[in-house]
Amino acid sequence: MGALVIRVACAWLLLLQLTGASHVVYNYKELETEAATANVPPSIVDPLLRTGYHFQPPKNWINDPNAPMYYNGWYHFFYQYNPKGAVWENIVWAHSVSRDLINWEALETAIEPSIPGDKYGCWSGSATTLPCGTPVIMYTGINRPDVSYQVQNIAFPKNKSDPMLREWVKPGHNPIIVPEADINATQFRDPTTAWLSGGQWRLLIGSAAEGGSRGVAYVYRSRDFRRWRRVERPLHSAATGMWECPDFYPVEAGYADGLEASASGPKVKYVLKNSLDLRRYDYYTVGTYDEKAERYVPDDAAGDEHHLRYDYGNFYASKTFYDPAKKRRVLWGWANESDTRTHDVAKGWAGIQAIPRKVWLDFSGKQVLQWPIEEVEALRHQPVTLKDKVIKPGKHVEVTGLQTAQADVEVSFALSSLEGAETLDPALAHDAERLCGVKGADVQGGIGPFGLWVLASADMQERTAVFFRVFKAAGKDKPVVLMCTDPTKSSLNPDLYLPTFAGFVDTELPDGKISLRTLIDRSVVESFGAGGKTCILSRVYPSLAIDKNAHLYVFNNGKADVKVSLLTAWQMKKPLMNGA
Ligand code: DQQ
Repeated sequence: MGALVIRVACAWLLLLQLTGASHVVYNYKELETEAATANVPPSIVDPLLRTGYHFQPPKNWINDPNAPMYYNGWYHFFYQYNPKGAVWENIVWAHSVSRDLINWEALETAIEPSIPGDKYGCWSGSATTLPCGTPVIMYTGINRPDVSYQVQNIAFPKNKSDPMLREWVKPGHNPIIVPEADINATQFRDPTTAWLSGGQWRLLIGSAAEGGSRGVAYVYRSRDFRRWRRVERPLHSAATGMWECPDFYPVEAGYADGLEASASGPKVKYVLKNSLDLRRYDYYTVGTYDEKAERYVPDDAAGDEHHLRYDYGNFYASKTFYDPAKKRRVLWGWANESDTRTHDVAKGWAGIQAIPRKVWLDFSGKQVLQWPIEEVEALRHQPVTLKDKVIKPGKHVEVTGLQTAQADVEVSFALSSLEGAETLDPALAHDAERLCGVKGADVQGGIGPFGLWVLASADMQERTAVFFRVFKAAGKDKPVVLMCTDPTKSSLNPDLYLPTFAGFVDTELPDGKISLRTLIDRSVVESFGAGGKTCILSRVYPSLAIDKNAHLYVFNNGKADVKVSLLTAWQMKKPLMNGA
């Protein structure tokens, strides 16, 4: 039965029909005039603040990653893109291809408004590879001018023998899923990759119920990838507001290889990630999926209350895919800007993608670990090391011998004792962000703050701190470790959104050790604490610490010595980046 169904789905490729197209017309002139007359600091529009090795197109606005996949030797990456300017509008699916997820070549737009089901927008979606090898894209289409009605459409490659998959066609029977009467049609979007079990496909669609207050992931099932029927009860829901861009995938504790979407087995757990529209952060839980009942239950009953985030900084609308070439699961996430819309229009660009991250379930089974894909290491050169260097309280050491505006830094710290750790204020014990706001990089502690100052000016007027701080909590043996990015001194430019970002790190500090890796890329500081347990991506826009004027330091503002067991910093080359 299953095989017949797949053959039917693949045969559609021969039966595709296209209908007429039209774009939403957007007047960008007014915004350009506003930006031209506004007082935009010259450094903001300095091309040297554009990222060097993070994914971005040569110009304009980008947001969510869409349908990442591997096909015939090429990685494909699609993304939400405005071809006409640097603000969110006129959204189409731009398309790039790569052999290594680092060097990118831009292709023609893959999906743009062309049928009644997507006349007013082609929003986010995912790819599924059918067992016959054909990739299928399912995406949200807007078919009314006021964005009030969201439907799901499907597209197939026109020519399967083209490894670049340049052209995508939409069958005439689109839209393929429309919201039923009990669904809020204005909040019904972002289909996931489908998984197959017992001859039936399933996928999730993000939504909101109960007047918008409850985030919902609806399950749709299909035998032929054409007719989809909703399972009455959602897979899961929580009182968090709208769930955008759900992602749902199998994992196995301590198994660093990825599992493909339809994998199953006694040790298989699942990750459910939702992008919370109200907070604009990506939260996830780890749990169990009962495919007969079509229900997902998080292991941590309180997990839906925002315990775990992929990233505690600018990182949203993320999506994973299984990479069969390297047997890994790779996570993409959109990092928006922290400057203003006027700045973005003056710059002519807005938005980047975080470095693709390998993602897997930790041995504990409690959280995922994330690490930049190994290919990024090919960009490293000019290594500089510091070894067994003790940083005394209140002191810092500069890392010299390389340019650090575009760099990769790996450092392991050793603490000789945890005795001097400050006591954690119980009122802040569950709010890392507030804790970091109160105990910023310049507030002396017991053990820490210690870490890196990156994108620092020579006079240190500008500096972004990425650091740890260790606390002891009443009644607990285990230390409480806070990881922060403090950009409050990152720029002399006004009008920037520069909140401190922070997360707790679930570690017992084995042998008093903790590691930090920071990818610095001109206006990005992307950090991985304790081997990828806690990640923070932050956008900063120095006015002085640009290009050759950027400095790197290790600092210690605690009362106890901190030893840098080993620090290695590399300059990073610029890969091919969509022709920019
Ligand atoms: N962005 C898309 C939507 C999605 C949102 C529109 C998340 O499909 O819900 O550009 O950033």
